[in-house]
Amino acid sequence: MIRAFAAIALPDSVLDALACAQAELPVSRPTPEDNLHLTLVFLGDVPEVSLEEVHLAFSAIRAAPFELVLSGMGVFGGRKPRLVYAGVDHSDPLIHLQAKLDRAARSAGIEVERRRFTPHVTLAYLNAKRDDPLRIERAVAAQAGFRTAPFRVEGFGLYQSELGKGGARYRELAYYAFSPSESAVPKA
Ligand code: 2AM
Repeated sequence: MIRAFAAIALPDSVLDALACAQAELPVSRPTPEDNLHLTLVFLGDVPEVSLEEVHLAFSAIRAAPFELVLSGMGVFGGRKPRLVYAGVDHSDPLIHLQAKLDRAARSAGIEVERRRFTPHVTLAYLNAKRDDPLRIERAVAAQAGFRTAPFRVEGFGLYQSELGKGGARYRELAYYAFSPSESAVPKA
């Protein structure tokens, strides 16, 4: 079985901006810069043959490059804060892309969770023992105006997640480049 997910990798300028924002957060384990990404679909533990099917389905996805802006910061988990994230400005191309990946994964036989897609970049997973929710809430509120310059998304990747003692390690298994000739308007 391979634990896998599809995500958008972020350019260095955005990673730098995120690292600066992380430095202001009183969290015990910020996400290492190499691990920062925008998840499109979490596939879970997938048999290798199914991953081949997913790869074929992802390879058939057509989309045009588009621009994204990361903005805002928040905490998921409500009364039990679970993670701190950077938000993403609304983007129709991103929503359409995610829907295409979701469909592609299902067509390959993967049972994708039926959670609403909330685009975000995880800046830190929180530890109930070591992290103080109030301090974190204040630090997050202080960075509500966080905003990156627009950046171009030229494709997406399929990643393997290897869970280990030092945290997860992500490895790119495949990259799917968009085609500038694709219409940015989604086809019916
Ligand atoms: P998260 O950052 O919001 O936790 C690799 O684990 C990526 O898949 C992470 O970005 C993670 O999102 C996402 N993911 C979505 N659902 C997941 C789940 N049930 N278990 C682990 N990761 C999940």
